[in-house]
Amino acid sequence: MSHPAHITTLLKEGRVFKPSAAFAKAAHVGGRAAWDALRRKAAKDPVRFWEERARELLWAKPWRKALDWKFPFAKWFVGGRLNVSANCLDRHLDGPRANKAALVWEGEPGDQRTLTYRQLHREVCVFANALKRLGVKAGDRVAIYMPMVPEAAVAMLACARLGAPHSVVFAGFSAEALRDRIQDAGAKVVIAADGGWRKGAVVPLKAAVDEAVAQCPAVEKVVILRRTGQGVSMKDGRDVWWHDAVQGASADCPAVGHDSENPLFILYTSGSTGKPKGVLHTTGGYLTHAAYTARLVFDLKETDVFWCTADIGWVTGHSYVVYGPLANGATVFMYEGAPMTPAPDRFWDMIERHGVTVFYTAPTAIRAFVRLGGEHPAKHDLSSLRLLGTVGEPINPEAWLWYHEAIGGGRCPIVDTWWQTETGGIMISPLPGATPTKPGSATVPLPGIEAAVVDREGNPVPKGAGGLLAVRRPWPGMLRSVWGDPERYRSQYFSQIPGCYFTGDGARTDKDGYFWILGRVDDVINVAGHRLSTMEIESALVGHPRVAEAAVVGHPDELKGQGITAFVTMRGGAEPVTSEELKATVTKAIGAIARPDVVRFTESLPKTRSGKIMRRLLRDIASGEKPTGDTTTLEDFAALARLQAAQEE
Ligand code: 7RM
Repeated sequence: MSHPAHITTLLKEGRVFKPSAAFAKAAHVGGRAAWDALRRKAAKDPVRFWEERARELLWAKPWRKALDWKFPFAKWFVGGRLNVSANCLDRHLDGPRANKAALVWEGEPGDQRTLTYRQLHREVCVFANALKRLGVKAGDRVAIYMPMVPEAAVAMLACARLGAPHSVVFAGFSAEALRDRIQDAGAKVVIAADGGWRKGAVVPLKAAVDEAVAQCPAVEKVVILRRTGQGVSMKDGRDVWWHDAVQGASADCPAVGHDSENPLFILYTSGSTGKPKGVLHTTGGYLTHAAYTARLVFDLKETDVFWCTADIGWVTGHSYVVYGPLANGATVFMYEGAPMTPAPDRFWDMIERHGVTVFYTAPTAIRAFVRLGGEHPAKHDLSSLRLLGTVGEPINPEAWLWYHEAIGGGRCPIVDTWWQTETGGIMISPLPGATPTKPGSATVPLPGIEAAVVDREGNPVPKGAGGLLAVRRPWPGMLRSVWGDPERYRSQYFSQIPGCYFTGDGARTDKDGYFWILGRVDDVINVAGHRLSTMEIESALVGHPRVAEAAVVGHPDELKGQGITAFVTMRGGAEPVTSEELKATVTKAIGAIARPDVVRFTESLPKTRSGKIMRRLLRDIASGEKPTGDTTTLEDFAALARLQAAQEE
């Protein structure tokens, strides 16, 4: 696969927001001088900088060597031993944190639970002992297929305690997807629930487990949490209820140190081929990166209530619901269900009731809230919030500004965090007390991270020009391999730009060195020799006051090579607009070169379950073809069907 490195970028966004003096004063990194000092230190000796971060953790045995880098394979903190669960739990039991809330949880039906650090520690120890009794040992893989309930975090931490790598499979995935992931990882135990609550209904999980495990002969035991209470069938000798498994299990489970390079988890991402790609993360480096970024990017303080809305089935849930915040002794808020159930103000109601101070969500969610209108957040007192974050996609400036005003009351900094499943933790982001932000930019790489916009030879492209987003040095949270397929690891990430990790994303830097992510390079369109970023055109469309969301793709055009098709959804209750008006909006914001040839109005856009627009499918539709390829990660089949039907009319 080769990508022309040059991407024409046209969109200009000039607004700058500085952190308030009050925010800066109280922040971990407050103001320019502190930020510069940190950056200088990291640039001077990055490996030493990361060693200092690693020393903030609890080690059972110190490392011999900080980094062993045999391109493209890295080992961090070689020879060191630590226990991730002890870092997230035991470490906080000596002082006043012991009785502080670690998890504050709300189920979709409205049930609530709070677990202090002491209580969470106890539950993890008991469950780890239960897993031991079921035969789980260090190195054994365990699949987790659970709704967003406290036991999901307990299961992950119990696996970490034993040194048994977990593979969390998002509970919205089908039996087939679960089967493929269990098989690929060679999991011998599956932890699941009878079901979970979503949009007022029970999502059955046990039935999917039965269907999947029937084709997984390596699975010895299945542990089932009773969450919803609906009838399920239990297979004798294989299946055991969670509450039975923990009967009589001791609360004493010593946290032995595991090798720094022991696998901590495998997390599957959809690759371009049908075969799931198991991204492998290990112990010491991953936790160092997750803990450091959680602390500095979210400015975590003893008094914070941190809510990251991601499901634990995604990397964001691993790093910023579980490992990063708990390693910092923070209070995590966790919610089981859908954002609009029972009413469109569910999120804002929970922020008010639980006093959430730091809120981290995805642009796709923000755009959905924009569409519903500002009256829902306006009904609630959101004054507990002090910091907002986004992740998952480029956020268009209009949605950024709405988030800033309607949710943040104009007073909360926004951290736009760029990172990937593969990077383990945040890579490019503002530090909220120091970095001036520009709506739509993730700003600059964090201290210790050497990201750059380069051409195919790995040379930096000039400021203002678009290119490929690469990372030029190893970092502790980086993936170590693709599970069972080191060759795929090498070819996927390290063969396209000499000496660099290639992210798959396009980006440009502006005159201040700020990074603007242009989306996946596969999504770039080529109009009459100009490579245009779909994201910039989408951003211009969403700048129109009546547009909620836009997805732009190329379609074949005899004259120009590719033409531009824009799919748009309208804000709730908005007056209709004409295609001509929207085309003119793009011409005005970017220029005639980016003017869409076709505008198609639709009720919704096809998205992955983590909210990313599936442009691949829209490309097929725009080209007048039947959508092909893998659709197992699609959130809403109906959206795709409606678009296809419209095409056939
Ligand atoms: C954390 C996560 C990774 C891809 C990545 C980008 C896109 C993520 C941002 C973003 C622009 C951001 N992991 N992406 N964050 N694009 N600005 N702040 O999302 O593996 O599921 O996806 O998501 O394309 O390569 S992921």
